Amino acid sequence: MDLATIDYAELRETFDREGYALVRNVLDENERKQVIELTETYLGESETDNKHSSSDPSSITVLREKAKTDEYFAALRERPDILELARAVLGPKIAHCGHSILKCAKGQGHKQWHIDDTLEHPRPESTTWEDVGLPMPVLWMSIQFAITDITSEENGPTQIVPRSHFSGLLPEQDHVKEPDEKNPPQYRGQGPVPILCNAGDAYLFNHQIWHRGSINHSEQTRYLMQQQYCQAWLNGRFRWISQGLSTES
Ligand SMILES: O=C(O)CCC(=O)C(=O)O
Repeated sequence: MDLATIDYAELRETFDREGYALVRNVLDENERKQVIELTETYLGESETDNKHSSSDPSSITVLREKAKTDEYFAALRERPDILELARAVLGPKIAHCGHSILKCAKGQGHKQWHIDDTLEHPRPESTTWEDVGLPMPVLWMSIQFAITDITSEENGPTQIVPRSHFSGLLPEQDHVKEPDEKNPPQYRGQGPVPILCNAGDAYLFNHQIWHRGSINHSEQTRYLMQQQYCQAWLNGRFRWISQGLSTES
């Protein structure tokens, strides 16, 4: 699917069925250059939030939530055609709920299998949501923008297990630091696939799908921008009134 000729019904259908969908040619060269320049400027100001232990050499660098304060990132999160992609999945009323830039130099990557946050729709192992024959509810989702080419396994692509958002389970080896590469998680006989894409492409994915980044073995630093969108009612419901409890970590 190319952004210029996209069929939103097809996008939705692919997303619902596979748990992800790739859209070509979303960001142009100038936009990508600007993203890298700004990222490096902010990282230079030491405002990084390194996601993993700094003693781990495969640790990646994550620049978080700059869309709240930076005009360029704020405008990008509201680019009308990008919002249309999010609406195709979430419905007409949406809000923004996350912005990060992931930077992986050679040897770095987020190799732990996981889903994001929590298992939203658990099911016993004997059955899956796919058997119900309905699309999974989607409360929020990520769009990941390739800022640099991720055209081969060498570049450290995101890996996902297609359709695993239907499983109602955590992946095998969930959050295992050094996963067994010979036995990756499988859903209904299907193992992981890499999302290979050109710089400027974007992929929407259901955060309940089993996924991970992989190690960047190439000389080219991988930059990936995440924009996350949710159904607007969640923002309305929790923005003003939610508070952590002292009893919960
Ligand atoms: O780095 C990637 O490709 C995946 C990132 C990821 O899994 C995450 O941020 O939850």
